Amino acid sequence: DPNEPADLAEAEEFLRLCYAEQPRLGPVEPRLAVIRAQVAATGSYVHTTEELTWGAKVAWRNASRCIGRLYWRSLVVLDRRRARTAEEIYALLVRHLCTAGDSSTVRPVISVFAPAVPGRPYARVWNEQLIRYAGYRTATGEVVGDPRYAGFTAAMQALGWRGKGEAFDVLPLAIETPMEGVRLFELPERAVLEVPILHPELGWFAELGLRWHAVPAISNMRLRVGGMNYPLAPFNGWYMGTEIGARNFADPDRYDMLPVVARRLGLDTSRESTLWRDRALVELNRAVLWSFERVGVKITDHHTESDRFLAHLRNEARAGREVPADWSWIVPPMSGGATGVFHRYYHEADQRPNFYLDPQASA
Ligand code: HEM
Ligand code: NRG
Repeated sequence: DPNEPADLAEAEEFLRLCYAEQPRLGPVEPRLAVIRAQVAATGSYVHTTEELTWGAKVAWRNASRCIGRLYWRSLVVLDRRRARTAEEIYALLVRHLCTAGDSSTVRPVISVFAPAVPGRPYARVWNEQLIRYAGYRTATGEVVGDPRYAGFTAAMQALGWRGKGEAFDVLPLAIETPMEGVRLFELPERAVLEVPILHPELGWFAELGLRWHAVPAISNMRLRVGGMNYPLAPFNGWYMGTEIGARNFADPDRYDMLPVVARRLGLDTSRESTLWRDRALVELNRAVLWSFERVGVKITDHHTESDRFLAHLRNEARAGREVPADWSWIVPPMSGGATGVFHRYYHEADQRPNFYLDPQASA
């Protein structure tokens, strides 16, 4: 329950670490005395902007499933704890996306909204990510668009939303506040940077009509810092190409493009041993990386990101810290053994601050 009182032991542990890693913040003991009194009186306490900023960065540092952690110090933390109404939250989410991505760069950003405190209901966003594509279930049971969001799309339609019915319609934001219930908001075009997917040699690729958004912004994970819960704290970095090319476009329960690409390549799909799936995967992933690079939108490939993660492990070892990591998420979904991150074991641990996934508010 995110509304439980702040955990005092966790608060102490967090503050000691925060002040030890950042000597410029001064001594921790006076600060601890304030926090103990605040928690005793209210069941909660208030982070300074500096504590919150460091907490969000260390939550990223502790995200065991994330291969992108080399740049954890560079996270831009936007303190949005004062926003209350759905309109305010919506405007700040649009600003988040505009800060996070434009055609020249993608910056890692997190917007931290109000914490859950005892006895006060909190705002949240129903969307799994700020930018996602609708999936429309047709009469025959097939899905136009992203099948992963067929349930969410139906829930949005039940709330009055009408999409175009195409394969890449950006879903509305469903913002729920204690005072207003759930309200839907359409993202403006300027907040949604997208890349058309073409292939460096295969002209017919354009006919597939594929596109993807530049910014992955996860909006359904709770940020836990110092025994406090921030249920609305959307964050983003940039994409690793395989997330799009080897999962979103390739998974049978997503856009399922491998059979289509293999057919256009003229591959023999009658037997698995022709490795037609693997050959289609490579071309699909080349297309994703090349298309982002063509328009100058930041993206990374799995070999580069694997090397960066190994560099991160060395940096952290030098700083005397363990790096919690989950092999099954760190190893990329194609060519696993061709990347360095495959060939070793990791320290498995749930260290805080961190991000947690709660059961969804919506369908
Ligand atoms: C997961 C890459 C930035 C937190 C992942 C995954 C990849 C990745 C490839 C696995 C995703 C999947 O298999 O679906 C990157 C890259 C970044 C980046 C290239 C570029 C800067 C960030 C930032 C944060 C973050 C800024 C938070 C502040 C996480 C978390 C997960 C994750 C919590 C696990 C998500 C889940 O459980 O579904 N990242 N990431 N990452 N990343 Fe990162
Ligand atoms: N695979 C998901 C995104 C998960 C997080 N990945 C990142 N995070 N790169 C997808 O949309 O395909 N990030 O914060 O950059």
